[in-house]
Amino acid sequence: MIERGKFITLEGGEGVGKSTNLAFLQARLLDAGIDVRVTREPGGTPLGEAIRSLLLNEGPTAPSALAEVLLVFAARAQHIQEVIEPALAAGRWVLCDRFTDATYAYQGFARGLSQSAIATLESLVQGSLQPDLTVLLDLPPSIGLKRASQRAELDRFEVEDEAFFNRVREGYLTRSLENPERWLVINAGQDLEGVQRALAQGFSSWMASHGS
Ligand code: Z5A
Repeated sequence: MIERGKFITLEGGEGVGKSTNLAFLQARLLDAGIDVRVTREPGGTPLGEAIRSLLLNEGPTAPSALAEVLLVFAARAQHIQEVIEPALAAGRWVLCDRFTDATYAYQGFARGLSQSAIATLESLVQGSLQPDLTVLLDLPPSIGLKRASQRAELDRFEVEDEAFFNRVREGYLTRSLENPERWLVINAGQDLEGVQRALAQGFSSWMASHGS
C-alpha cells in the first residue's frame, strides 16, 4: 500500500519572504529524495487561478467580505479535489503557499468574519484534511510592508494599512499557540541566511520526528 504524502503549508503576512523560502523548502525536500507537488492558494487549479484574479483585483468585480470568504473556499474545494488529495493519496508531498490559516488570519482576524462561520466552511470543504506542518514566517508588518512596497503594483490586499496587517499577524500567532505541535514559527526579521538556517534546523527536527 502507498504511504500517504505529507501536507505542508507556508504562511505569513505581507513581505515576509514566502516565495523565497518556499523554493528553499522545495529544494530541501527534493534533496531528501521526496517527490513534492508545489502549489498555492488562492489558485492551484484553472478555476482557482480565475478566482484568484477576482480576489486580488480592485474594480467593479471586487467582492464584499462575505463574498470574499466564499470565493476563497470555492477555490479551495476545487484545489483539494483536483490537486491536493490526489497527490497525497499517490504518496507525493504537497507544499502549499497559504491555506486555511490564511482565511482565519485575513478574513477572520483582519476583516472581522466570525471564527465559527469560517470553521463551518472549513469543515464542509475540507472534512478532516489539515496540514501536517505549517511554517509561519513571522515579521512585524512595519518591516514586511517596507519590503513589499518595492513591488511595481500592489493588489487589493497589499493596499490595506498597517493595522490590518497587525491583525493578520495576531491571527497567525494566536492560531500557532492554539495548536503548537502543527506549527514551526520562524523569525523572518533576520537576514535571509538567518531565516533559512532557522528554517533548515526546524524542518530537519520535524522531519526526524514525523517524516522520513
Ligand atoms: N488570502 C486570503 O485573504 N485568504 C486566504 O484564505 C488565502 C489568501 C489563501 C495573495 O497571497 C493574497 O491572498 C494575500 C492574502 C490573500 N494577500 N496579501 N497580502 P500571496 O501569498 O500570493 O501574496 P503575498 O503575501 O504578497 O506573497 P508573496 O508574493 O509570496 O510575497 P512574500 O511572502 O512577501 O515573498 P517574497 O516575494 O519572497 O519576499 C518579498 C521581498 O522581500 C523580496 O524582494 C525578497 O527578496 C525580500 N526578502 C525575503 N526575505 C528577506 C529577508 N530575510 N531579508 C530581507 N529581504 C527579504
